Amino acid sequence: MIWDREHETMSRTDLQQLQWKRLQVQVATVYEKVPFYRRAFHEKGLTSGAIRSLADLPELPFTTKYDLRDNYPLGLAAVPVERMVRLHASSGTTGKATVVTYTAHDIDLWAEVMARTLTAAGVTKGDVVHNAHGYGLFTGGLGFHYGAERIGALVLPMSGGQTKRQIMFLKDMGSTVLCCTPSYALRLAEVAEEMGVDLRETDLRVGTFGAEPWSARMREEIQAKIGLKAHDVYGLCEIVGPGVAVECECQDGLHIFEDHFLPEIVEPETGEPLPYGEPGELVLTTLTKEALPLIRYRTGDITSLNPAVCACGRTLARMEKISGRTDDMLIVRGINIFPSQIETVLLQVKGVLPHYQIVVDRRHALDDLEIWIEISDEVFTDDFQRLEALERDLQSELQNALGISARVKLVEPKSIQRSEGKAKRIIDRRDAYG
Ligand code: DLL
Repeated sequence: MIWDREHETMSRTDLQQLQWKRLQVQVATVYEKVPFYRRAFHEKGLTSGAIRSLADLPELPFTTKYDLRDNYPLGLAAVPVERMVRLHASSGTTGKATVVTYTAHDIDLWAEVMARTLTAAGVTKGDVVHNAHGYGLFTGGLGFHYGAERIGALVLPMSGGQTKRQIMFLKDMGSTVLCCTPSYALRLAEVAEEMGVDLRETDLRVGTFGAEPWSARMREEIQAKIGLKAHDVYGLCEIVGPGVAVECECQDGLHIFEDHFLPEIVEPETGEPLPYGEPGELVLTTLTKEALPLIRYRTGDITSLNPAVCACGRTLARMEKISGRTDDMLIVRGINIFPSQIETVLLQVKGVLPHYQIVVDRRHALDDLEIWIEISDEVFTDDFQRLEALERDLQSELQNALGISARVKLVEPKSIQRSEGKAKRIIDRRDAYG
């Protein structure tokens, strides 16, 4: 099934014409409305009309997470606050969030690409959609919600947590579609088993999972334990949220909605464009957004592109499953975490040293985050109660900063291995990129 046959099955020539038409408008808009872009264009000796075809795209400047941070919160917006109707956010590289806003047009566009996403996964009117993505600043909850409503499905806005209750609803409401992170899907399967519920015997038949990396092995496990077909959904809040790319029934790469999001793959170190098929960093340019149009946004995600027409009939290029990150961003229980956020917290606490290690593991199918933190000699010789209090304080400060709970383990001075090059802060024992 295809939601928007015209745009999802266009010939590449027609698609490129449409992309070029839209790109010119988007470039002219950012040049006129966003001082950051005007400066960035001028630094490269460009004005708004400087590119003459789609092939000139690599001449335009990149945009990064740092640019969003430096212009926090709304400095890159192309419309005044009066035209914005929604704000979402995800973790930034330091204590500050990455903030994104939407006009009514952007919300409509998002609902549309989410309708396409769900349709590609096999969801139709008449389906009962159990949406266990978090509702709130995270884009997962409302993104899937609007998409499912647009196709006329019945949506259960479950949000995350209260796992036993989720299982009762899955069973009793006759849910046919499950939307959540892949790790939460496994957690649901595990708790269901403990409750004596066999999810394979429910009406569930489709799963759309994303917001974090997951391996082919995890897909097999989810499909076998829950008894559904599991589709990968990719997106990031800076671009729109979920709804950038999705796996169709062929489960052979994720179709990118190229009429709205123009993809490129670049060499992460040099920024040089790479040809189809070569793995590198995914760079996205929005073509139709109003509030936060982004030019050549560096996603930090590693993948490759395949422009071949798919057996499903879609001509939209497919990206491989994400195979890694160019930076040290970690995704734990669907939440993005940067080691620099942890460092920012540690630097504010007396008696704690900026030597730490992050250990991520999977326990009972859920991501488990433990942070080992070195304390100073002076604190180390202190009494036990003070150490316990320090551990509690750190735990709550970290929870505030990261938006997720982490266990804190205080360790002796000089016990964390020092590195001679780049510090290896993360020990990740999950097989997410598999
Ligand atoms: O995670 C949007 C989303 C919600 C996607 C629900 C799918 C489902 P952010 O919080 O901004 O947005 O995080 C974006 O998460 O740059 C990737 O590193 C990672 N990511 C998202 N989807 C996938 C996926 C949402 N399917 C960041 N596979 C991105 C691997 C993913 N990584």
